[in-house]
Amino acid sequence: MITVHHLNNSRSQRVLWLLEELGLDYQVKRYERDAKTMLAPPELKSVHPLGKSPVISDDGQVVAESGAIIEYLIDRHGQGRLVPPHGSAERLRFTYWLHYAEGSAMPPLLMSLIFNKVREAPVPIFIRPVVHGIVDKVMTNFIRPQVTTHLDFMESELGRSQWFAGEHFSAADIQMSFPIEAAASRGGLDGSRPRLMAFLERIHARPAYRRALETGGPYELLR
Ligand SMILES: N[C@@H](CCC(=O)N[C@@H](CS)C(=O)NCC(=O)O)C(=O)O
Repeated sequence: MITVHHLNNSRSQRVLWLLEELGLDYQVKRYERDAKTMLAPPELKSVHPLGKSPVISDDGQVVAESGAIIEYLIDRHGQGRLVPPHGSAERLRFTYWLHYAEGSAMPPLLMSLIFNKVREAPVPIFIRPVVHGIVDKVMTNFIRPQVTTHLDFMESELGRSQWFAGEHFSAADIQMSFPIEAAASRGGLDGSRPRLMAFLERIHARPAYRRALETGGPYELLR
């Protein structure tokens, strides 16, 4: 039996969604973020040393890292579903987006989250202008331009085909959902990028996406 170690409001929502798309049996072990730090509870470290989510166990194997989990589930249980055939141009695009989501798109979005938190953090009044000045400079000169570059790129790629790897929905779209949802919640994604907005609408309408939300519980990305 596949066990998903699920942290609330996290990337493990993608794994629940994939399992629902594939119609596989699984069980969910829940973990709650610390309300103050938003970190995962220490018990998750007994599953995997990094103590991050998602992590799954299946048949004595522990698999961490969203992209690796998606590949594992597709290879082991997918029976050729949600992945383009080996050797096809779509397969290369699939692999690219599977890595791009966490390797390239998420870092500037994570930095945006962190710098926004620093801006909101209570600091003594006399150093507040200095802290805000640094945060605003980094946001303006580095983070926002990076996020914009990625959003422009993703928007234009969805002009090539309806889904990220081609004309068929694939697990790469599941992996890409998180940076796009994170951008909608904290990175300035709006109606000026109609293909990304339409992508969000299409995935949110999928029955498996909705079932995964029922299983995973409230899903609100950190801002
Ligand atoms: N690149 C990793 C990121 C894992 C990650 O940072 N997960 C977050 C949840 S979205 C987490 O566990 N945060 C809680 C913590 O760091 O304590 C993946 O895609 O699996």
